[in-house]
Amino acid sequence: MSDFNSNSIGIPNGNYFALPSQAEDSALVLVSAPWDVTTSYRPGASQGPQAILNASAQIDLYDLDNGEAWTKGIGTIPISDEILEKSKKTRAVAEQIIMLLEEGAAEDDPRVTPLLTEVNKAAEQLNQYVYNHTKKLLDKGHLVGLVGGDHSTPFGFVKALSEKYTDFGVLHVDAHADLREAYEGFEFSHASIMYNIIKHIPQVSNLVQVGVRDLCKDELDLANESSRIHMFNDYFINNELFNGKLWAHVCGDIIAKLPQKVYVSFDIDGLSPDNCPGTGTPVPGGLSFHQANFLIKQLVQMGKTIVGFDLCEVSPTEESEWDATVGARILYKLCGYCIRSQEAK
Ligand SMILES: [Mn+2]
Repeated sequence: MSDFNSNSIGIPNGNYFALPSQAEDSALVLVSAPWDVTTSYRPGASQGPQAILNASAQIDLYDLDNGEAWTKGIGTIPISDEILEKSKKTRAVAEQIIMLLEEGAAEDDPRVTPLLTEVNKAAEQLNQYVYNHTKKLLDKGHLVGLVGGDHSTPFGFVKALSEKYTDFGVLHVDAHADLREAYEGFEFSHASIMYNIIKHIPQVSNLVQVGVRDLCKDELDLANESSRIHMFNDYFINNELFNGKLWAHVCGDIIAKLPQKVYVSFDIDGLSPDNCPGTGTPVPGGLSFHQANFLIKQLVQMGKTIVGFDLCEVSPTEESEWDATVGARILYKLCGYCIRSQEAK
């Protein structure tokens, strides 16, 4: 660290942001989940962590919002080739299932059930991988961020956090509600992550969703019925803004629904699609980069503590590094805010 020049160009070294940080000495450690099995529309999020890592070397470390928060250390757990391989293999099985379902087979069709069992079992192994790594780091006193992967990947991490904190909220930025009980029979689908968190993790006292603009009726009903779920959908937000309400006040309303400790789950498709053209399920509308940044900044300024976060569904395309570039910027902001929110205590 001593001969590291933060003003010079980042030299790729296998760490996020090309930082010299050793994980064991870092305030915050990033764990990667190169996993993308159930994304229905367009695959690629399993390549997200590596693409973000590559793009992140370009970032100038001084941050206009968070200054030199990086000097507290942002460590990297190496991206697992084994998980990436397993994702590829399992995805092939999931695609067979989707094909059979599209041909009219039922989820309990004898051709489908053994395949579903295989996919659900692999998803549990991924959950276990994420849980093991994040739990170990949390037990040693590190802050942790997770880099997905599709949006199924944070489950094990939130589980690990629930063993450390008895009461925390989830701030969920996403185009989708992710409240489906199961999707195409996949128990741990990217479209079910918030359903699974609400159902299995009672320590999550509430879930505050921002930017949702694509959902099914069952998801809306669940959000309306559950006192733990508050949805600020994208149309509602824009109505407020078009009627003259300040974004700062909308952010205040959002943050007021959250308890003191907050986990941020950031699906890149919560942003407008110009920020994430390659993502699996893009939807028009969404937050601008600056609106999202301001929201997280307000969270910290209002004294909330960010206990962990994920960034998911960043999916690089062959033509462009843009998705990864935006992803790396969001990731850097999340790291900075997470570190700073702990200092503010
Ligand atoms: Mn999502």
